[in-house]
Amino acid sequence: MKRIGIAGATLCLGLLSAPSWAQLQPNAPWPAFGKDYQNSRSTTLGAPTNGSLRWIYNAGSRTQSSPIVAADGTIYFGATNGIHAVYPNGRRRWHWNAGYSAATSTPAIDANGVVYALVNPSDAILVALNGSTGALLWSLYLGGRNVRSSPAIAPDGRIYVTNGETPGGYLYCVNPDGTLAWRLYLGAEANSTPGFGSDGTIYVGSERHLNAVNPDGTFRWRFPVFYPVRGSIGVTSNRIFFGAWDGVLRSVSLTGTLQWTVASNGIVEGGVTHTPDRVYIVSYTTGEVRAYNHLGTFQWRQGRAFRGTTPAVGADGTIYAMGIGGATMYALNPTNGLVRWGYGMVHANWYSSPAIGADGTVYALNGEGQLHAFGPLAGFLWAGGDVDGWDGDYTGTTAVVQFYQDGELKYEMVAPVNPDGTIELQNTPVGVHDIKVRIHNSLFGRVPSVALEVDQPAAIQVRLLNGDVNADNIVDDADLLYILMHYGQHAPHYDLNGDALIDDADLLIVLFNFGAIGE
Ligand SMILES: [Ca+2]
Ligand SMILES: [Ca+2]
Repeated sequence: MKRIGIAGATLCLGLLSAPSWAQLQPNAPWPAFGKDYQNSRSTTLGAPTNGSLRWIYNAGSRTQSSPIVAADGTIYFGATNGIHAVYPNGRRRWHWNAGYSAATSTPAIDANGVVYALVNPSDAILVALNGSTGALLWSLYLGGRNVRSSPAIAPDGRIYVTNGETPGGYLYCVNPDGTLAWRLYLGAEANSTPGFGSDGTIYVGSERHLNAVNPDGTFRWRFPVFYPVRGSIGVTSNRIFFGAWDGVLRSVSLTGTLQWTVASNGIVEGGVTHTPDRVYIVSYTTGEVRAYNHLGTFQWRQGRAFRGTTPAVGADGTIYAMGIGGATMYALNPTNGLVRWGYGMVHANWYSSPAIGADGTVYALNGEGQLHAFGPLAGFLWAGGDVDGWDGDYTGTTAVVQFYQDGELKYEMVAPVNPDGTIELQNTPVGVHDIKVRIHNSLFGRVPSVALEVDQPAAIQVRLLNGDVNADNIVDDADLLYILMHYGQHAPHYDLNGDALIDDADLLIVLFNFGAIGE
């Protein structure tokens, strides 16, 4: 009995003295390409977006990388001119450039705030940078050509990464101190971002297989596919989802047994995205995002020239994916796949995949290294309105508030007006907008370039011309007719001066503003 007790104590000490390696950064909204160990690329955080542009950060360099988001909100991505770190307000935090390209791979950040990234994709090197300062901590030569996969941090704190085409084709396991734990040859090409099981098993694609690898660097099993398996591997508690160059989406059990297949036509370059009840995959050849349930039952498809993008899913289920060869950000309705909004980012990035911040901001990179931040609907606007000719309070009236960017209507809100003519709006778009306000029967008034932010309520004041009873933004015969038809009546809806009665006062307002056009 005593011996067992001692053995137990020794084991306990052994566990305590094990190196405390850092896992994927906790509380980071999107700490790696796959977002989590399972490569779900779906989040439960943040508000929906409406396609309003919050800001653009320009790396001034071409890229096929995708952004990640750290716990403090910093966004990291790679470009031909190195690694960029961007504050949540769109300002540069640092830029690391040691003469290496980091254009084809997405970084990952661990619990110690260390950023791992693949540079020099045609003779690959794994680098570790201080996430706060961008200082180089170490680098490890991997070799290999055309490396497009991204480093993944495992639950054991080690970094797993594949190194592309021959002389690559290996899965590397790297300790957080930069020493090589082991490497395992997977085939002539290995360009897949690994996912992890809860027992630490590494699931990774290669030239002709989906591979299940033990943390000690031995194969657990190999599932033959006979076509390249690229992109990120999706893992759940009882399934592994992956696409391949034969265009087939497969579901395989954790022991390597095929569960189902569905054909998407053409080849699949990107990874899978999964939520508790959906799997999304993109067909490079047909340009479609395709949605299935976990049993492989087809739900919908949406074709917008999607290519190598791997979608991201927001807290409300909205699917974000890069279409038109990666030049346009699309938000798709999870129920039917219909486009909710699109935003042209001009320069194609076929492999660009969005990431989502803690507040719901969606980040996407175009091919010229311009990081775009969209939404979320989480701003606050206080508007003071004064309609000319209106006496008394505004109780019972409503305001229409429109948010424009580049002349394009991005969002419209309807709200009650407080007795004093003020309007308080929550969950507005964020970013710089031209705002148009209409109160009751006024014409629209415009306030240009209002900066709306989540944590900075904006205030505007508008003086509005009166008399547009039929809400077509011009005071003309039609409005005059409404007044005349309701003359002498109690008709608050058509009233212009606040006494609910249609009389000379209202007639005068229409005549005085006759011909006026709103902004
Ligand atoms: Ca009118
Ligand atoms: Ca009146």
